Amino acid sequence: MKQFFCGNREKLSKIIDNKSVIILFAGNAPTKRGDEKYPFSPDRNFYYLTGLDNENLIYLAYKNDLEFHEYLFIERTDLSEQKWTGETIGKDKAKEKSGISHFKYIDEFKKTLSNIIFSERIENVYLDLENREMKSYTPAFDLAEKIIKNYPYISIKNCYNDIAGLRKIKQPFEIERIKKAINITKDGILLMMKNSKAGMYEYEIEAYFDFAVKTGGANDFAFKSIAASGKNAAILHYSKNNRKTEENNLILFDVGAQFEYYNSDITRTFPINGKFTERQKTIYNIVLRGQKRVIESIKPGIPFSTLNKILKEFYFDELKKIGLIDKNGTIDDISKYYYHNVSHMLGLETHDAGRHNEGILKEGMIFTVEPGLYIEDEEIGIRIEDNILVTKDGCEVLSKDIIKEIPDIENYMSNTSDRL
Ligand SMILES: [Mn+2]
Repeated sequence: MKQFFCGNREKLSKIIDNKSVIILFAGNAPTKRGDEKYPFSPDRNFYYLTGLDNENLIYLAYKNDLEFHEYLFIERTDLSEQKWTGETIGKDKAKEKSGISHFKYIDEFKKTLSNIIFSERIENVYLDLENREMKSYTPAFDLAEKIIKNYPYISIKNCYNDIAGLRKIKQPFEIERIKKAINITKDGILLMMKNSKAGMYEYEIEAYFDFAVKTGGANDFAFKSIAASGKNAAILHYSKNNRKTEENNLILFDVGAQFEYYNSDITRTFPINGKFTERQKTIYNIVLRGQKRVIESIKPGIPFSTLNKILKEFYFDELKKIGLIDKNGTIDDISKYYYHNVSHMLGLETHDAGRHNEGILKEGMIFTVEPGLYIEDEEIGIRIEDNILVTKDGCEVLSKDIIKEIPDIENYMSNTSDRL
């Protein structure tokens, strides 16, 4: 296990410039209210490089000529605090998990950093300065400010894109974990199919997924589950999940389990009572055939952006055939029924690091293929989402065991004898 994380740090050590320090923070759980905190989840770049998932740790490494030195800053043991919150990670355990062998305490961080900057004649400091909203509230931004003030000759460099570049290509260690997450998700989806009945609330069916996630050994959900019946399925991030389902409704579940911080992200849409209407079948099969067409085209070397183009061209033809868009219309007319993108990267984050739909496909990438069609006036919202691994000469559908053909779904749902 440790080899994976050591290997990632070795790759990083080759990317950064000479006479540089790199610093990454594990982060802290944000306060909810009073003395209550949100559950802690480690910063994903920190985890990718260290394999550690404890709060309040700092990784610091410096590169000078051929040498690369690493330190991990940990908390001091506070016996009275441990009675409340449990043990903090000690040196032995941290070394065993991460392979890092030099340790210092958090309260020694500032002094250690200034010593290294001075004695190693450091010229660059790399920090993870990911920033999507013009809000610079992370410890990395605080530190960047302090360094600029105290060492104006040092350049601050953003290592976010360097690490994202590494994270884009999945290694066997990661593929294994994503497969486990998918398997748990599969069990949850099948359980929901099996137990759904018209008249149940969306959240009641969702509870079967929650059950599978907890009993399947996942450590968390990849994201808040979407359980959207009828019209709600046209709202892409609907998550109230509190509508009462009705006979002949379709229900869309966009769900995912997380296993050892690796995520799955699967969508299935099925009729609440186990039988598709003719109209639902027509629309469902357009989405399914569109998805297959996109998947067939996946192989290394293809520009990412072609995936969405292939789908849109397919939809344009098909929606004209069934009269949803005008024969003399343009391809933009489909945006009334399809208004998101077909793919995003998947990994330690559900919408994983690295810009989506940019560049070309490479072996080892894992992403979603999730076409949808949403016809609000007809209460039809359908999305089918699978998780795909790009292989040497094509791709592997990692979620291929989660049924999606109409006969398979109807068959599976018709046998209700083994309901929970
Ligand atoms: Mn998705």
